[in-house]
Amino acid sequence: MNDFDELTYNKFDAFKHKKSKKRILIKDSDLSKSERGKGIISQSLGKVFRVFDESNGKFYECVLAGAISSPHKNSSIISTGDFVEFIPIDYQDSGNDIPLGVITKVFERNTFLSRRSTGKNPYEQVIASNIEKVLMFFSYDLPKYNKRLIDRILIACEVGLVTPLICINKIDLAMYDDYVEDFYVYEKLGVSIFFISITQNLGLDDLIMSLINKRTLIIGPSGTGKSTFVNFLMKRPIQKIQEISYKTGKGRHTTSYSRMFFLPDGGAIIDTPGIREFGIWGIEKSELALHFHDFDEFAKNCKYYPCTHIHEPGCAVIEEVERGNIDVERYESYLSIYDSM
Ligand SMILES: Nc1nc2c(ncn2[C@@H]2O[C@H](COP(=O)(O)OP(=O)(O)OP(=O)(O)O)[C@@H](O)[C@H]2O)c(=O)[nH]1
Ligand SMILES: [Mg+2]
Ligand SMILES: [Zn+2]
Repeated sequence: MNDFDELTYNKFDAFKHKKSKKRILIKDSDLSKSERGKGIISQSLGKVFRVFDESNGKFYECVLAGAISSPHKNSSIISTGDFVEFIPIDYQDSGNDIPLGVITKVFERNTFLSRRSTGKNPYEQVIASNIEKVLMFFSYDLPKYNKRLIDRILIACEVGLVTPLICINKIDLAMYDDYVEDFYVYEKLGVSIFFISITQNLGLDDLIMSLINKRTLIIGPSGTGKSTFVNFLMKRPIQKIQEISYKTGKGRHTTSYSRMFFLPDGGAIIDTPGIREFGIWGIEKSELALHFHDFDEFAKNCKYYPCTHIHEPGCAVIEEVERGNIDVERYESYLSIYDSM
């Protein structure tokens, strides 16, 4: 019988990019006897995952075991923020400065932020899990904030049981503060909104306070200053940042991998690559209106039940949009998301 677990052996080819070209052989029997460690996925690098073990403060570079135990579908088997069980590999002469490991188990997610993948066969793309907050990161200008994206991410936050926050950066570029009115609609929905300028140190204190000792995911379009904010929180330039393109007024997609950073003042922040779109995942078309809470008090007066609030006669939601009691942009968002589902 073969002494070595063939699958594990092959999977370890993933470590070849490291300084050492040596192969790592793990005996099946070693794996079953070894002590397990527990940690959190701080970064996913394709087939290699970085796992942080809080009990000893070490990071491990891990691959997945051939037979991994996970409550999740294959497409989203593991995501940044997942709690995992792993076997540390004692491989002294690997030339690695980071210890290695094999992930054997992924635990259930408490919270998550998921979107629908683009492409022909959409699947659930879990952007991060076990986070308490999602900080939607936009800028006043360059690039201009996009409320339609906010409406989509708000739904995903509700589905994944995460508290949403909205942040508008680069307010130093604004002549007047009339942009504030643009967000009353979200304030009414009970979402906290922060208007900040990182470069001019404006409005940062309240935002920082709300992130202390929490695990937060930052998400938003490219060029809005997400990594600039991460560097500010980390108190050092750990993430690369780049000027936006003056030709297009858009970011250059500088950050290319999601990565969790442990903050010096407690808590953690996950920096992510800039997003262009956000597809809804995890709800039925017929449930969409239930996630537009500004419709709630009116929807019960619709003549028909259920009502899609699109074409039915006697629809109270449509009437209130016409009367100005429901924000017309929110209603347009609803129609556009409904169409896309
Ligand atoms: N005017 C102004 N510019 C800012 C501010 N904060 C960040 N920037 C600039 O915005 C540009 C983009 O910043 P990044 O931090 O790289 O943006 P990002 O959101 O991480 O972009 P991706 O990684 O591509 O998603 C840089 O030139 C920053 O210096 C601000 O408060 N005001
Ligand atoms: Mg970035
Ligand atoms: Zn209706």
